[in-house]
Amino acid sequence: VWTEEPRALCSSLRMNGEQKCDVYAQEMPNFIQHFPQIVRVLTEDDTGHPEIGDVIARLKEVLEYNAIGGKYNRGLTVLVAFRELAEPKKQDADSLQRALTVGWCVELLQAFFLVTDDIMDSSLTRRGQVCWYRKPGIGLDAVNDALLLEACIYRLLKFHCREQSYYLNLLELFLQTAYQTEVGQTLDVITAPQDHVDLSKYTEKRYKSIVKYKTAFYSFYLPVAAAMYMAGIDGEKEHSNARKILMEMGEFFQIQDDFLDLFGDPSVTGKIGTDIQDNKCSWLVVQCLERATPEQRQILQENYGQKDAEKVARVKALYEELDLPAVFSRYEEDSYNHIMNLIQQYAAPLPPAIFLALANKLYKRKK
Ligand code: DMA
Ligand code: MG
Ligand code: MG
Ligand code: MG
Repeated sequence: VWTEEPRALCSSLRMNGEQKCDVYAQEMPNFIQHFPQIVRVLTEDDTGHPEIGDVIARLKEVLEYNAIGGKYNRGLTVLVAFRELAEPKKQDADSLQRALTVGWCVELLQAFFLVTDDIMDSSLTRRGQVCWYRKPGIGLDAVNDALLLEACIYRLLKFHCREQSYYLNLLELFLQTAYQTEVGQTLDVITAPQDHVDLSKYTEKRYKSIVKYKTAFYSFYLPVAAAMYMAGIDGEKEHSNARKILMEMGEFFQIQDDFLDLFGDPSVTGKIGTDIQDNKCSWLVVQCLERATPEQRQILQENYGQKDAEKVARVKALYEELDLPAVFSRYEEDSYNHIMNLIQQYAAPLPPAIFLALANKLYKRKK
């Protein structure tokens, strides 16, 4: 029963020891070990259709380069939430196998979006290696590789979950989430035109719409909702309550991502930031505009959205003059408290531990 103060509950969870509470770390080996089986299922086509053998070899290479090397938080969330939600007698080996597979489906959706996102954002690195489209000989063929990654989701769902009562719910969930993310990516790119700077578009309101669609649905609601469906929880009220908490976490997660784009350590984040060069409606530029004098706004107007390293450095210096790193720290603190209150209010009837474990992964992250 959920009666304690959120902070008290959270620190009591922590008191059990950071390790013991880190269910994500516990599930990690299991999750990683399942990947070869994912690849095997996806490449078994080979046997029946020898003429696409070369395609299968390419797909294997694409999977191994783009689905591996991240934090696996989204995929692990499916597993962690399924363990919390399903009755113990429904956690037989086959059901856990399916939860692992659905977790990997979320990771494949992420891989699909990242391959295309890096092209659109002209990024250089991802997860500590060169972006896939920048590999010699790949280039824009990466667009088709991304589509292959997307198709793999539905092949896996069909292969492992076709007979389950929740199959249609899962299918619709993945299809709808992909659409929402594409809506978000569209908002993101049309708010960041390549040829001119229009500071008037960088509002808090626009920012929230972009991140809700491009990040929160697929990163937070999708994995928990998938586990809920697999555990037989398909009520609208249960889903909308969980969504309320998860969408807020998603917004915070993207604000961190925007902060780390400029102030993170690329050797830790595994990616070199491009938001200033790309003219993005980043949380930092929105905060900057809310605090800038007319002179500072002019500096932004002249230096934002360009490749020139000196101009990028001028924007960063402006952000530092305005103390945006301190603004971020305060925001992180407030957001944590807000999420804890939302968990207290909306977690039931789901166990709050699902949301607390996720929150534990998020706050103060450096990558
Ligand atoms: C991420 O936005 C959104 C999707 C759908 C991948 P982003 O471009 O800020 O992500 P990253 O910083 O990882 O490139
Ligand atoms: Mg990007
Ligand atoms: Mg992007
Ligand atoms: Mg980013």
